[in-house]
Amino acid sequence: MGKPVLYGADYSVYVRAARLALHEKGVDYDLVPVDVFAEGGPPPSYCARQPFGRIPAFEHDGFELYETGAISRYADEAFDGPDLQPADPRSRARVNQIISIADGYIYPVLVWGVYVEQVSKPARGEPGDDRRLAVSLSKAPVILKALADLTGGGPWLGGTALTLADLHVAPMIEYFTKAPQSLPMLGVHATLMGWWLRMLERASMRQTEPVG
Ligand SMILES: N[C@@H](CCC(=O)N[C@@H](CS)C(=O)NCC(=O)O)C(=O)O
Repeated sequence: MGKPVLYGADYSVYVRAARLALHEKGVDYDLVPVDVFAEGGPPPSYCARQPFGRIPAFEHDGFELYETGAISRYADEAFDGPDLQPADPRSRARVNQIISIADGYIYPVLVWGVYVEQVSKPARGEPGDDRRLAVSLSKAPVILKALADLTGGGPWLGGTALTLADLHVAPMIEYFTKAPQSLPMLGVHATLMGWWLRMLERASMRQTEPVG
């Protein structure tokens, strides 16, 4: 099998989630830079790969794919290496549920509503939206509690083994932890804090750390 190619930027939480899956599987791949936030947006050639102009996109031996959940599941199923999805239907459903919670709530609220408004915008000299930040901070405990409740106290979000749920959520939590209120909020849930510290120790997290 040929070497897969991932298109995107290392700062993207979704690109990082796909990269984490590839790293945990031990798959050698190329990362081709695409900056969706560049002036004028991504190049038209990229939009042929991803019609919504989002990153990442992926190609393997002529097979083109976009949407991170699909890319990560393909990486898990098409390559050798440790299984990143449980075989048991209920555990697998739980992993998919957590991934869906990440897309539906963690990303818009903890990344865009908290990190971007409180940390990223001020860092580039832009005022954050205080109202959006306040609303997001009020929603954050609900999201973290839901996540903690679903873990069932295992070392990983999906139970006893590392899964795609951990790899999908971790890049989002990394950005959230740059906000001042985040660690006390995470600290309310010993299981989540323990999980986060375990994630930080993984080689894949270090290998995929954004450079810029
Ligand atoms: N549903 C997409 C979401 C990907 C996504 O939102 N990526 C962000 C970067 S983390 C992006 O491309 N944003 C560009 C934009 O919002 O215009 C997926 O799962 O791949």
